Amino acid sequence: QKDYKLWLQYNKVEDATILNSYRSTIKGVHAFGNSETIAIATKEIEQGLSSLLGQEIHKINNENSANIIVIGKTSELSAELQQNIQKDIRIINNEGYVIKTLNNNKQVLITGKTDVAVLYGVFHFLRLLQTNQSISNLAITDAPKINVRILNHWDNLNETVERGYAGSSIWNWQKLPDFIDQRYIDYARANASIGINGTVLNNVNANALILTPQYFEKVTALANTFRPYGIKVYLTARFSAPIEIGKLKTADPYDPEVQKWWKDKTAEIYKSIPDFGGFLVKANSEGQPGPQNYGRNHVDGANMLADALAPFGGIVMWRAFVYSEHNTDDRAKQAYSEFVPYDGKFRDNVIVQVKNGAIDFQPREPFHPMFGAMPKTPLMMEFQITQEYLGFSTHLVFLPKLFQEVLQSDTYSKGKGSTVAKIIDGSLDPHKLTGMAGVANIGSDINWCGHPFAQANWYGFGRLAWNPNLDSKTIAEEWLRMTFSNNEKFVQPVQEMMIDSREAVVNYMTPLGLHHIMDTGHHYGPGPWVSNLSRPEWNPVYYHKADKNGIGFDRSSTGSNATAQYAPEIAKEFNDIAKCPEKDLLWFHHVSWDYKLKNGATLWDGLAQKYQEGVNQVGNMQSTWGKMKPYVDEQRFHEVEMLLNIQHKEAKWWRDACLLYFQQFSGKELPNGVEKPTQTLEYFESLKFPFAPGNN
Ligand code: BDP
Repeated sequence: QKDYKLWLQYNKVEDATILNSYRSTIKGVHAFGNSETIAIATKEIEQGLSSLLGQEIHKINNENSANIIVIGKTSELSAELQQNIQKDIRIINNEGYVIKTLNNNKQVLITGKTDVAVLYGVFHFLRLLQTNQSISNLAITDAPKINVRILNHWDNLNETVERGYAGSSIWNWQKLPDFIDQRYIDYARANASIGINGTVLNNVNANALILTPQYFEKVTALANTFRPYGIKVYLTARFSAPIEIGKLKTADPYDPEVQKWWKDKTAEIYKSIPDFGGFLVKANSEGQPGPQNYGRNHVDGANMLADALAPFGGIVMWRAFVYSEHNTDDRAKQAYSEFVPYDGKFRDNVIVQVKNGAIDFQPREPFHPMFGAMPKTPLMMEFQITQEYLGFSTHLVFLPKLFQEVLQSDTYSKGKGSTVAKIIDGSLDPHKLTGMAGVANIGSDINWCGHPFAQANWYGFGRLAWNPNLDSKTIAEEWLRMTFSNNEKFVQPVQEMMIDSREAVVNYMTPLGLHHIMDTGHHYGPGPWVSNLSRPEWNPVYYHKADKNGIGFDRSSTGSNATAQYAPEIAKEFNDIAKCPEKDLLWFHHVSWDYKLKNGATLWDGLAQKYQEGVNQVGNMQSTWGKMKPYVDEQRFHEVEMLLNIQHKEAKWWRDACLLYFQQFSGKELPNGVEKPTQTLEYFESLKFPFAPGNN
């Protein structure tokens, strides 16, 4: 089935001119080295090329033959070949590669310092053909800008996936370690093709059982499967594990027995997984245990684990997603308040993992104020690839557009140009340890991600983790060409559709800076009216604060003063209602219904128009897709068509439910051009979703 193959379709090149030029450039492949990784790279390039060129491409034994692709780790190449790339190789890191046309005998050399670098180079080379680019006179050097490029699976040990919308977990714990599902291999290959080099197998809401020997042998089997693809395995560490599975009385990080328990446990892991990556920890957040249970702090907890991992080269990814029921301060401020004072206090092998925004993976959030505020601590980005707050896998939303917006935001932490990208890639405040995590949208569905277009979000995450400065338009184009077709009549309109899809979802769900108004628990569909949950900051009314005077959360200096957590240049802008970008208006200000927006409309009218615009945008997506039938296989065409119909229906649902609800406060009529709701507010409030995948 086509959609199982993701972006690695390797369709035969359709354009005859391009096909002929490829065919005359490539007659065979010669590989130096005999590691498992080189065998994988060789098979990939042979099969990929054979399929793209529509003719068998074989191994050639003579490395001096003309018109061949030569692959291999630099140290294993012939002396002559090594000479050709000496300079290029010197400037790249261990995962970087060189792809170079050697003109004397028209060979293309793909090499790097490690075997995995060669594999990455092979995928890059294949991508050139998949996207119909020229392969003559190649002189490419490329290397990842971020070290830890990692997926976070929120997979539970019972095979459910927290916030997973593409079936169940792909890890079959029952059949492991002896049964290695082909999926694991295909998963590793897909990740390697976009440079992902790490995976956390289990949920941040952790189960200590994963740290017991019976699971270790299963985890080891996965680690062995992924290793040749350059992927390290990591696990989440439940802070109370020493009590739960270690029979200790406490998990206090100051307790010598607890410290010893973690040291022994870690050593035990490394005995069977010598390249184990380390631990991801959610502590003292949403009920998870942590050092604060013992009067200690995040530094105490993280450093204890870091000390256990350090002798083996492992790292701790300590999450900063914290907000407490005992803290009455604005939820958006709490992570910053709690973590920034610890700047510089963490061990070298700790990296603090920060969500892109200060609340929680919303369709739009201003960048998290922690970025730029902890120069002495490496911070890693956490994006959510799975669409918890963006319509699950039923809505087409191209997330790299969202990711790019965050990465290119200017924190001004060291003056103009201090983008979030530069903070996380360690170029602004030099850090050896850098990382980007993506909460995976992968499940057991045949098409991996639920929605054929959700695969683009996995793809795009990998590409941005490799190079956080890539343009989302380029990513969309690459993905479309590789996944569907190189036909310009397809690529251009669908690329535009993908790029627009992000703003569409913002418009029909949470325009002008609204946030967290999704329904209770599952977060599917609108629930701006929800006010009955036990913790105030779990209720949508906490976030939109609609009343007769207006709508929005005052985070300016007259309100929670969250704006003060940003650098002065940014704070000044966010703080001033006239200067605040309109896309973030209601995030930072409580704004009167009559407030005049930049286009002259009142806030009420503007808000209603945005909701309508979102619906219209989905309508445009439907009509764009409707014209794509000639370029797409029937199955995927039809699937996307059905999903867009659902999305359109639900965009209207969002519009109607939210506008009817907010109208109670504004007391104003809907402006012209905004369609009248077909149902009452009571109807929308009565909807229940027992079938929505919840938080398992
Ligand atoms: C929230 C999710 C919850 C996660 C939490 C987290 O609703 O399921 O456990 O994030 O990131 O958005 O820890």
